Amino acid sequence: MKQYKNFIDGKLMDSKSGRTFENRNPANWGEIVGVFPKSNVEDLNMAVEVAKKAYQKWRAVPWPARSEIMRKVAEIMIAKKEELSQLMTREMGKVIKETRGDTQEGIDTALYASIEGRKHYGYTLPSELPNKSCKTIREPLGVWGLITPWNFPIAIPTWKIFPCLLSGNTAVIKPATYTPACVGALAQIFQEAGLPAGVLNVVYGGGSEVGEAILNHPDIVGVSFTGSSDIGKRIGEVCGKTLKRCSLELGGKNGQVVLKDANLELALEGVLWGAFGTTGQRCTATSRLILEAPIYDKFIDMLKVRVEALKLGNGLNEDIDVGPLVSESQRESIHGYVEIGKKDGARMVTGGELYEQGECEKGWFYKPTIFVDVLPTMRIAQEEIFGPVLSVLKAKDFNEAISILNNTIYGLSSAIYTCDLNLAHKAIELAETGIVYINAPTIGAECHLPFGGMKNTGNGHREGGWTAYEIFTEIKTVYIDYSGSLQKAQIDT
Ligand code: UN1
Repeated sequence: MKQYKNFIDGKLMDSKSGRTFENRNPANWGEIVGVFPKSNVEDLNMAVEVAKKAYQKWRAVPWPARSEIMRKVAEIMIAKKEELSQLMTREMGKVIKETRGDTQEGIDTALYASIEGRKHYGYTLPSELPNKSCKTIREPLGVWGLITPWNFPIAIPTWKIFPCLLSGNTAVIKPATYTPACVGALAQIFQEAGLPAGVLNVVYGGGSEVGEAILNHPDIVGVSFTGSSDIGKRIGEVCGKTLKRCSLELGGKNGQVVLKDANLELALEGVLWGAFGTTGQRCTATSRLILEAPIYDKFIDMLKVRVEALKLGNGLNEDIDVGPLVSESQRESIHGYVEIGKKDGARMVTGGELYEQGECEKGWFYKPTIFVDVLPTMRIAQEEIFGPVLSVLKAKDFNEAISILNNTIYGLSSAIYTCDLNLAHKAIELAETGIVYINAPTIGAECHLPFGGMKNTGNGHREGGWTAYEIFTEIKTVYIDYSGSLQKAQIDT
């Protein structure tokens, strides 16, 4: 059992609170992965002070020099890929092939940053006046607060850390209390790669103490948060009052539509991966399956067989398909939704109970669950469940399928399976989601493309790709007049 400490100014420190919390393996709750400081506002204040000081020097380092550090981080992450992935499976529970994917997403994001540092584009534009030029440059803002979730313990922190730091900002990160060890390991890698002390600081602890302290600190210029819409709204409200920049990546209720002409085998593989990968604990998880009436019964039969064959267990074993849920309270919440689904009149065709066979007795396992005959108004068709529960809805035709797809407050990701080119394009046009997949599941975003959602999924920002750099930079517009005389815009022509 490892004792972790906050990482502030390049040093490992205990919390001023003297308190700690444990992080347990969700596949085997007897195993403590680590003990972490339960930090308070004093720790956060110290980290911000250090980050503020480090900012002055760091922002002056040229972008290509900063990106060189990111390349070194990528190299160390590549060397430690297996170690990081095993740690992630132990603290978060998802199966090893997926944690390898999560780490890989972090490596890809690091490599993208290492290139982006040489592509810090601005615009040059003509002036209305002679002997005058115009351009835009992008500058960092200062100290950021990064608040990250537990479902992608490496990938999501890297989506925020790399663009934030490469842009010349400094940061204090508060990782989720269920998965703090992965961010601790990342911070160590940054230090090994030569990141100056104070540029990246890690403060462990809960949202009500450390998270709130981040929101309320006057020297934090921006907050980037991934998590639930309820907490996101509260963060947006506080940031609005103090004019902090704020990027929110929130909930989803993603749908996969299967039209009657689709390749059903392909659609089946898609929904299995989309709904039950990461035990359904993704913002991008397929939570609704919308089937066109003629294939409804047949597809459900095919799906049931495959879902019942999924192997549950400790994700460190290579042959396991579905790991545990992250915690006891998540399992309770998911079981609560199953009860709601039954009460609201949906028909459960498989699952719906805790899974406690053999070794799984010691973990937070839950049987993959399918509800059919779900109506769009039911709570299990509307609310984010964040677990291995799939709601199946019937649509009489293409138009109804798209209207069900869009009948949600969220708008992250959607998948449409069809071989009809015209319908595929129509669906792309009509889907109210930030990400649309054609003949591919609702999960599988790549690091060099914008990631984010419409409606209540966020506040308009996109992580990933070049758009992540827009979050963490401010535009400065520059006019250079080399005429030697006063030229008045809009007046002298
Ligand atoms: C999330 O669902 O929280 O597209 C992030 C995917 C991953 C990222 C998901 N690459 O599923």
